[in-house]
Amino acid sequence: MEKTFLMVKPDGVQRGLIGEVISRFERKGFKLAAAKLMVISDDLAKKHYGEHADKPFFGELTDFITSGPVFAMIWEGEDVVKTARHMMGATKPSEADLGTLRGDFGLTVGKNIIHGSDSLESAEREITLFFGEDAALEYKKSSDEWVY
Ligand code: RTP
Ligand code: MG
Repeated sequence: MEKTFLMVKPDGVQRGLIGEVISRFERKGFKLAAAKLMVISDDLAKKHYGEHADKPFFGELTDFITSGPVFAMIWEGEDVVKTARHMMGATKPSEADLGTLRGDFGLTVGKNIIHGSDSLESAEREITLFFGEDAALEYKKSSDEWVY
């Protein structure tokens, strides 16, 4: 089954939104496969956001993502990569639809609550970067048969 990497950013953790994020993905029907509260090192931040290394906001971005605990997760389910991005909303909260996490809880592009992998390739790369190999737990949920 498809997997994605999601992370409640330091602003989301400080604002008490871990439960809200988990709740939305659980209620949607996705399955939590791994989770941990952690502080991202400077090295990991630079690897994770490597595609933005040339952007003017790169320093601000890595400073912010390392500024406090984040809640890193692996979620599993049909089309979870794309659907999770819809549930997060647009990068800029001012452009994110209401009903999405960024639309409902964010105000600025820098502090936009949540990260989610933007493709299957990114998901594989980010899961390995944050959790290593084989961290995702395989288990059966009784609700599975009512989701699929
Ligand atoms: P993320 O990687 O964090 O899930 O966000 P995303 O895919 O929606 O957006 P992306 O283009 O990958 O940008 C990564 C993060 O960089 C910050 N950003 N700041 N100041 C700016 O113009 C600017 N643009 C992007 C955002 O916090 C964004 O989430
Ligand atoms: Mg991105």
